[in-house]
Amino acid sequence: MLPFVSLLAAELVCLVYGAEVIRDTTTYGQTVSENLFIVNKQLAPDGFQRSTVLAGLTPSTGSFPGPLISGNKGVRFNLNVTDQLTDPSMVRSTTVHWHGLFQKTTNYADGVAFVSQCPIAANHSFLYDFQVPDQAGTFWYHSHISVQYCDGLRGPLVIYDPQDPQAYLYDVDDETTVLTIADWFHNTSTELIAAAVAPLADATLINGKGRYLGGPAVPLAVINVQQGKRYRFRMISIACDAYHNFSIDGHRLTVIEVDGENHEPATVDNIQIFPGQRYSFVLTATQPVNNYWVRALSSSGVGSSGFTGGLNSGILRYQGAPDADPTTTNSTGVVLTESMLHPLENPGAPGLPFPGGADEVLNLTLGFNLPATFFMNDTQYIPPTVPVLLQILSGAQSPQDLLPPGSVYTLPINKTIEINFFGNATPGGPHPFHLHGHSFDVVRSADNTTYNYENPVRRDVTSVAIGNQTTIRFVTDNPGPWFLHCHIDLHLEFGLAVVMAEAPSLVKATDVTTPAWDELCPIYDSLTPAQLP
Ligand SMILES: [Cu+2]
Repeated sequence: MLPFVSLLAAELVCLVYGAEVIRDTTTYGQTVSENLFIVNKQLAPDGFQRSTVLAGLTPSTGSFPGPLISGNKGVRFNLNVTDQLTDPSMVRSTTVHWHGLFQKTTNYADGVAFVSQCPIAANHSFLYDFQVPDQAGTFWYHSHISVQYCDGLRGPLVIYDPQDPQAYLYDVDDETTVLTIADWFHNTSTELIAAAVAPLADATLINGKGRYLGGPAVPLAVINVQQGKRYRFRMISIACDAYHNFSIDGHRLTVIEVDGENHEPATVDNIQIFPGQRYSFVLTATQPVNNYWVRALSSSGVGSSGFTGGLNSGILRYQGAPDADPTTTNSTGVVLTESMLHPLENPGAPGLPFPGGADEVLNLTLGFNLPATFFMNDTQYIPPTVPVLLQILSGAQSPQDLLPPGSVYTLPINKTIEINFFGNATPGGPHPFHLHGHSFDVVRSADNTTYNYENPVRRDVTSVAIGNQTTIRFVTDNPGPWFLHCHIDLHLEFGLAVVMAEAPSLVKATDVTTPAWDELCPIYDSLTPAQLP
């Protein structure tokens, strides 16, 4: 048994990510402690230099994407976030959200500005201390204040399961098989907000590398494989606006995990991945030794130019192949739809098998007004000045008392909830909706008008298409205020969000606060106008 106690980052890297991936089956009680420094840095991932907001394990190693944070199932994370931002052209306060982790009894560590905490002010730090008792799979972390994650604060987070029931399907699953897909902008988030129009992505970055139209031929991401081996790729859309159509020439992709939930293997040729979503897929390297194009066609901006000159592209390189661009061609095949996906464990939606067969049914209709205002049931979400969690701890319990008005929905404990999303004529869709604190069963997917209660996909981000209906089900077993929002970050900024205040009377101060959490609001509220946002 390994002495897995408070491992430093460097130790973790060599223990877990050596040539042989160590699988310790007795890691309950393992604590992974990391310092995460949030810094401004000039970066040119696509050859165009701009100021960015990055995360790094040291103040000088901020990177895009941010460093891989990982642990084994059962891990306790001690993630100390230190804000060293100084560039006044972008937001200088910060928060970090650990996307997909349920944060049961630790809502305070969910990292959402003005929902679960006040922002961390520049020159201050905050310790996110939480346990991941029962989840494993592919997650990520990102800023959750304003549109800051578009400026770069986004990175992968993986919880390995030493007893993964599908481990027999692959040979390799390590830091080389984590695959991030991002859109990248030459404008800062401040400029994107001011423009108040749908931004056009300048580049698609695969593992932080890519090119823009008319830009230099900077190196593309290279993914190395050995002929004959089976790889578990953990693909994460860390995009802030675009979705991507992902494929690898000459190779099929067998999906086995969706947003941190194991699913029965489903083999496809092309995966459409929306911002916030994750897929683990197994790729079997049985093709001739060669180079193959990896394609992630963006839905916006650079996507309209296809793959010319290495746009929207990376390279899959077999060991022994020359250091050269591929000459392979793209072929369309089976495109993944949600209806192909069925949970491996405990399939079946909660509630009864007909529309409305739940304890509570909530209808949420998306709306939009020019130039840039989104609505949920006619209410634009505008962040409150006091975090919803702090309001609850201060005694507010009812939707009438909780702010912002019209944006907070209370839910009873231990009930089955059905939410119907109606896309209506909202522009900029499809809108990938993410619920914090839960996975949910998508009983009616945007890509299918039929219902499935028997074994629908289980995930934490699903798309809501224009003119269509999406229906999800989940059980309220996690008291706390949980954000439910479009994961297109500008849509969230412009109001496409609500808060689900789950069982507010069961949210206990002893569960959810630390002394440092109590200090966040006084510190943030004392910032001068010149120090904001
Ligand atoms: Cu949206």
